[in-house]
Amino acid sequence: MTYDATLSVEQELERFMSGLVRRNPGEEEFHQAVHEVAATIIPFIHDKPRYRKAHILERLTEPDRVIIFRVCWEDDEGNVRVNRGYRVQCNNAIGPYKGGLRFHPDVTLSTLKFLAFEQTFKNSLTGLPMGGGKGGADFNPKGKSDSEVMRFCQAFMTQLSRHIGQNTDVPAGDIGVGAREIGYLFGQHKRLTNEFTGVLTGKGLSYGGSLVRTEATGYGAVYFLQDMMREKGTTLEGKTAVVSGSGNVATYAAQKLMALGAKVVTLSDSSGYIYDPEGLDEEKLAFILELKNVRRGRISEYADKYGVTFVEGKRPWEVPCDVALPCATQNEINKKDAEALVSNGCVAVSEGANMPTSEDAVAVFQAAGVVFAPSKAANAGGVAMSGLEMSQNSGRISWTEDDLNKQLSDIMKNIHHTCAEYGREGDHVDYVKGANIGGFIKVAEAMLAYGVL
Ligand code: NDP
Ligand code: 2IT
Repeated sequence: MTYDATLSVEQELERFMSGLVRRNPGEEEFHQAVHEVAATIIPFIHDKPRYRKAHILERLTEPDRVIIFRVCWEDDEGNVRVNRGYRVQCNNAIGPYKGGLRFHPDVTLSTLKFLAFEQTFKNSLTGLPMGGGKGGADFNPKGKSDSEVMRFCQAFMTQLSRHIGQNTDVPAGDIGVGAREIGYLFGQHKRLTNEFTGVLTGKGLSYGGSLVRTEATGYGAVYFLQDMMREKGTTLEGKTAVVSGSGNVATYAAQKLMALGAKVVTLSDSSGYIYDPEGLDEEKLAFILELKNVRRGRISEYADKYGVTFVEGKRPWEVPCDVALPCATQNEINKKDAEALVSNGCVAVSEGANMPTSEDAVAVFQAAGVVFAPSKAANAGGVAMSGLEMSQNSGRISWTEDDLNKQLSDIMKNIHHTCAEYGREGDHVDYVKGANIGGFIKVAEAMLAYGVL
């Protein structure tokens, strides 16, 4: 595709997207994530030929490389099992590739390309030197024994270890990859390379992990929400919050919401949601953490224990609330859900999960004046703390909890500031536009500095 100065913004967007769809057939999540970015970046670069002539957006949407490998392991009955493993190294213009690993049966190349692309912008927004990557496998950890998970992780790392390193690519957790999996993955990497380096983040505290990493994504999404509410002249005190998911991000988002005086009335998993009109408290949250991280049970057990409603097969967006935090997975809020949230009085949405809101649902929020924080800004606290874990590993030091909490809240404030700088429109902020442009500029400038690569 050649540079054509005569095209209008609409023609340029249409030409760019049709080329992307043609080159990446069937990768709908990837198309969606790129479209959402291109719709604000193409207008931004329209009068900036230095970005357009260098085809920065075309280069950003073609990953540096994609690694796909077979993962073969034996289950407890001695059956041979085969999964597909991936690592998408999207862009390392501003630092080593950095991003999580997802183990979920629905994982496809499209999922990981969308996540690696989003990660590139998110990592840039943190202000830390990290490029964007993402990986994972179509492995389902549900119902597997610890030994099976260990054998899978070891087989997965045996392949992945050829492609990562503390200065090359630093994976971490995501859906289905938590403390247990990171332990097995790190142990296998150490065994294979005979090196103890900060090649993964989200490590246990006894072997190089950072305080506050476990909490950082959920806390950060709430700090960002708090900043948006402040911008609107209000606070979280006394607000009713609807949260989806019951994993790492959801549970710590719920904890911080409670600490700031909000009432959290829902949590969910892939089987449905619980509605607790009295709201969660620390004891109930401790039950969830034990249920999900130790017994690996279902959210419906919460409803049985506390005598509240469990709504099977549904997501919690029909529950009236002031603020909503989708913290489970992509495309979990569709247009109808957004309409229900708006008509039930929701005033702000902060995305803890990656791309949980479909594009037409975002449009519903924006048209209704609901402040909306896109994931690449709102959930950047997790990877930011991973960046701080990398710094501590390189310096062979450990920072204190207070210090790290302060750094996390400063980073989230800076991201809010960046979004406001590039997204302000009259008396309101378009956080989608602000996050896209704010994330883009730093990566684009580095790419320009390198010439044609
Ligand atoms: P976990 O595996 O800890 O929890 C995932 C939660 O989401 C579980 O409650 C799970 O339910 C639910 N869920 C997963 N897939 C689906 C689905 N297809 N439909 C309905 N529910 C589903 O993952 P995390 O909390 O780490 O991640 C949640 C989201 O946050 C993801 O989008 C992830 O990319 C994003 N994120 C995570 C970060 C981190 O640091 N961990 C950082 C930034 C973003 P069930 O157990 O039934 O599957
Ligand atoms: O989506 C994300 O930002 C993550 N899963 C965290 C990535 C990381 O490297 O900590």
